[in-house]
Amino acid sequence: MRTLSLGRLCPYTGTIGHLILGLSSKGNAVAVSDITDGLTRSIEGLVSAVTDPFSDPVIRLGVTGLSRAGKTVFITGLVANLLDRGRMPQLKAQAGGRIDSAYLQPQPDDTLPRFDYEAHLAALTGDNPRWPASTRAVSELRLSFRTRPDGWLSGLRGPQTLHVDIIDYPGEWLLDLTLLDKTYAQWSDATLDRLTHRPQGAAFLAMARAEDGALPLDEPRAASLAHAFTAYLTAAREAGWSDCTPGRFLLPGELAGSPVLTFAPLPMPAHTPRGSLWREMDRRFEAYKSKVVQPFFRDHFARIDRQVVLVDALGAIHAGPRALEDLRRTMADILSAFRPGRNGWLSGILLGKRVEKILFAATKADHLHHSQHPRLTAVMEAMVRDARDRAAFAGAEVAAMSLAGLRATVEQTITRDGTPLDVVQGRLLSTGKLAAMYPGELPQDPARLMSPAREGATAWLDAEYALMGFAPARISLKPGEGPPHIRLDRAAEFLIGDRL
Ligand SMILES: Nc1nc2c(ncn2[C@@H]2O[C@H](COP(=O)(O)OP(=O)(O)OP(=O)(O)O)[C@@H](O)[C@H]2O)c(=O)[nH]1
Ligand SMILES: [Mg+2]
Repeated sequence: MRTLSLGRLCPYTGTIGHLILGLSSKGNAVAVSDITDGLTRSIEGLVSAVTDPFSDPVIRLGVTGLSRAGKTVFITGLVANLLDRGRMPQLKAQAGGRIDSAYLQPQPDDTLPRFDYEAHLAALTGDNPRWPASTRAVSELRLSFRTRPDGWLSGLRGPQTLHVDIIDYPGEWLLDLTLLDKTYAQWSDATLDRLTHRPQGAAFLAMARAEDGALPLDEPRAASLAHAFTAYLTAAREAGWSDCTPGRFLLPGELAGSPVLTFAPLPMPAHTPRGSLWREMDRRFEAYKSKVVQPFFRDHFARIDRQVVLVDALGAIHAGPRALEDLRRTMADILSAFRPGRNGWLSGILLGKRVEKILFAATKADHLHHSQHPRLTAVMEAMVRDARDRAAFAGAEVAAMSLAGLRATVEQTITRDGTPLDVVQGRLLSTGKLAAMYPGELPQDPARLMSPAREGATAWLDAEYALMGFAPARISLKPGEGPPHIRLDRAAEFLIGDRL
């Protein structure tokens, strides 16, 4: 067995001297928000008349991940860097000079909220840069490309248009797929069992156990049970647990307070007479499945061609072995949605349509020096291995990588106790001060993390992993350059490169 190379390198935090973030502003440095706001908006109107949104090829690109995984930052960074491609050398169509233009267009789905690209970009790249607000609902953005074929094809074919419809949706909604197979009794059983292992569940568990589901429905009682259950879900999510289903309880939107969200798991009573609390909870659970879960899969999920699954693996490692194991299990549940055939109802909806490519990406990689990125990717691969093998079997092309939608740090090597240490530096979210962070060394073999996590360890044996929240850096960009990122060009090449 390989020895663990974690040593006793404690997380290092220190304030360092002057820090230069972003680029030196030689020549005409222009803030990215200025470029994009001005240019893309005007082009949006202009070009939509030139291309035919109905006959040109379309890729529907799903972007998902659990809450706070980094979806909004990823999409904003990706779109900004596809509009201004100066930092996208690994995108082959860009390197080959085949992209004439990229522009935003009105999206095809009139009833979906538009992904608020301009507001998110302004937050990230404005004078007072900050992370965008939590979104937590489905939204869409259409990005279109005018490309020229290269080689001998260029003489035969004129310029082409490709539309990429990016759909941002919460990973929690995919988790709800597992509810479709379950009856209310089975779901209640499994959920109450899960609660016994989570301290945040104690209060609701006591309440549910004291409840007699055979008694006639009393609406205020049902509402207070649902309320207590939602409070537990919220606390569990805040404590870092990944599986906090049903997904809409935490993200209710316009369904808040409706009967479809006013249910909770209960122990099954010996009798369940008509009009009893149990019967009504059962009915509402079924309504949640048919009126909330199924429409999402039918209207959105079933139409996705390519998918990015974003994972805050570093956050889970930092939170400890239990959080990592919970994340691994939750990912397996999420990814079961991409396994056609596992769910009869879903197979019926998909009618043989399959997601062509799936990218599993560990986000926020700017918290780690690049020398550790392959290790983070290895953790990511280990976490989704089962699901990945199955997806590959089902015909989807699958890749894993580590990336950052917006790079908030710069790398530096400092000397500590005579030993060189690869750190990242950025401006702390909490104090606004510049700080260097050494987050701990990830093991070369991801099993060193995954195995203790599976075996129920409560703390990492021989290592500490620190994470600090960094604020986005103030940047000024040269014309044609998007905001700094890590590997968005590779991600784009994998996801859409073959069609550009
Ligand atoms: N350093 C760094 N932090 C990031 C990056 N991406 C996301 N974050 C952090 O993670 C938080 C969540 O990112 P979002 O993009 O809002 O995540 P989300 O998945 O859209 O979250 P919800 O909308 O709440 O589901 C941000 O507020 C940042 O603190 C990144 O590339 N680098
Ligand atoms: Mg979001």
